[in-house]
Amino acid sequence: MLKGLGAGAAVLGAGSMLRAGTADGGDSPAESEIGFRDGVYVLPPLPYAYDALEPYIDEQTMRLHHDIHHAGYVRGANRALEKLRSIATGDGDRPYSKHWARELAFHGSGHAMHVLFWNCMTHDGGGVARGDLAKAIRLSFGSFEGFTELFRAVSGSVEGSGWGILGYESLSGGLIVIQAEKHQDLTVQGTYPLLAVDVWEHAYYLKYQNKRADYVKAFMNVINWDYVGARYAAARMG
Ligand code: MN3
Repeated sequence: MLKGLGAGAAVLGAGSMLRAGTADGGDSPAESEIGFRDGVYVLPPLPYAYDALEPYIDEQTMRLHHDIHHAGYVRGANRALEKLRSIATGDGDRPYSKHWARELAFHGSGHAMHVLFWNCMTHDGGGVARGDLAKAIRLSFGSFEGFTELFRAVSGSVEGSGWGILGYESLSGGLIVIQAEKHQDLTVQGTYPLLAVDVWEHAYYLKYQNKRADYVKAFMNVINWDYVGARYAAARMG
């Protein structure tokens, strides 16, 4: 079920990215998945304690990342949404429509990607994908090990800041691994992100410094494959 996002639907797939994909198969999203409420974007709580992903991802990084960085994207997305709505109602500054549309793409996508990112991780994660998702990974990449190699290589080689993403590509019905620069560039439109790793320096520099590959390798140990599998099932249903 898509959330009523209003003008926010202009964000890259944000409506479907914020769709409920609970690991228990329930229809209602968990509190940690709710990124929009009462007409504005909101910062959902983490689905676990700040120190839950230790030793792979440290508590201090999680506090800064969620409370400061993610909160900043929520503020930026709401500001852009408000400016674009005022243009739509004739009260706004039309010459700046391009600027605010770009702001919404950046902050709205940043918000949506972080909601996904937090929910893709868990303290007892890692291992391998299961069920239909495991079959789809084998079909698209040959083997789970092949997927892991590709995901780590693609995520590790993002130029500058961005994301590594495992996504459901709706035209082929298959899975693809792509990058996003910043939060919104280089996407394949129509792709529904199932799993994402944040490779902005703020996501790892305190603990891993310049060793992004070590951080991506550690991330594989906290992936919540049940959650990713539930998103895959939701994507296939359309
Ligand atoms: Mn980030």
